[in-house]
Amino acid sequence: MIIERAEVIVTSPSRNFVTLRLTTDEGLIGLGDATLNGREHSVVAYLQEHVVPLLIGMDAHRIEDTWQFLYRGAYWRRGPVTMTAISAVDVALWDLKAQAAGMPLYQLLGGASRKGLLAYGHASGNDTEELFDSIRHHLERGFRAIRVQTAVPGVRAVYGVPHDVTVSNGVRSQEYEPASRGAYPAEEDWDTRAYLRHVPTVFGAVRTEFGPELPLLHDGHHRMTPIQAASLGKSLEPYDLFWLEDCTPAENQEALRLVRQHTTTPLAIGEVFNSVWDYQGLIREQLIDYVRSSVTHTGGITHLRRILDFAAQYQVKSGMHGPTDISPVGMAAAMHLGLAIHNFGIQEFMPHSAKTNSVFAQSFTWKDGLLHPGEQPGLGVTLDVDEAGKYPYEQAYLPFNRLADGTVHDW
Ligand code: EZ4
Ligand code: CO
Repeated sequence: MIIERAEVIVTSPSRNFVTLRLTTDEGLIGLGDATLNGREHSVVAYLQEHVVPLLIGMDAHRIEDTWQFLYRGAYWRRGPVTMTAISAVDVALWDLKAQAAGMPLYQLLGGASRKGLLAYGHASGNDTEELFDSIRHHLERGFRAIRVQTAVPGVRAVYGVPHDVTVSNGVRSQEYEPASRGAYPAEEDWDTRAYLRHVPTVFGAVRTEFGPELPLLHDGHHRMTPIQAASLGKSLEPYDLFWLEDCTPAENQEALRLVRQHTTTPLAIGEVFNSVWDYQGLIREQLIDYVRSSVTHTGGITHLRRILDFAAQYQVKSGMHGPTDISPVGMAAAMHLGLAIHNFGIQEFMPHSAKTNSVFAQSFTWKDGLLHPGEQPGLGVTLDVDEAGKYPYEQAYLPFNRLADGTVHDW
């Protein structure tokens, strides 16, 4: 199984996606997601200029060897651009191997460990009424676990809550899409003290309305200091969160030690991590409960599986990142891996738009609150190149935060 062609396809059906498409001498096509939200072209260049020339003529069966060659052969280790590029190659090779074997990828990874994947959706609101509507809307769409994000009184625009609310047929947009198209990033606002006062009251109201059973999650999006995060974890304990995500900026693994000393609220971290080394202390010291890394940004199936096997020794589970900026190809990879591993925790799931789905045909199912990757050989995703060509790249940035005095804050 020799790689004859390697193309990097950039398309923007609703949002930007980068896909590596490998074609073998037998005409099989393997896909890998290479989307790095807001910095897409850095991975395009990395792949096109430095990786594609190495792939032509290569034996597509040699997944481990190719991973080591790209990782060690680059000399420069880790980093989101490198690890996203390696992921795209790795996932495309797993897709090809599974198609060659005539099996859905999860079978090659050891077979199904469960019926399907518990997935959580994103509910949010500017006030309690909007938030409750959004939670009901997600429950009606089959979600059995809900992430709750809320506006903060006195703060104009906050992560996780659609602030330019689009209304069609009297229905407000329920999904927050952080990347905004344009020549300059959107500015959001932040005030940690106001947030810390407000969030527990919102979770109290949600528990009163929806009862004790519903798994609830929350994303702190890297904004707190360790002691602030400890305080939030403690004040949320009565509401029994499934997890508190990214409570502090992730670069400093030691920060989680302080948070952990003060709260039993489960902690999830790592959507911006890209290698096992970012998790080493966190997992070994049991400072977190869930690994947020996606297949797309963490060196593919090969490397994320290695992180999750390490995590399993410490009863740490998966909680793979699954916003719309993980393409349908990346989501499929996540679903196959999540179905196969023993220490699956939960999968984030933000359904893609109809336009995105017109470019990427998928075979996953969503039933009774569970995702399943389907039974097509390989990943089960195809890319319609003609359709993709209708949606050229559009510049888009993630927002950034400023405090009231104008200081840039973590977004
Ligand atoms: O901000 O995917 O948990 N989900 C998140 C996402 C991230 C975006 C960044 O590209 O934090 O909304
Ligand atoms: Co997050």
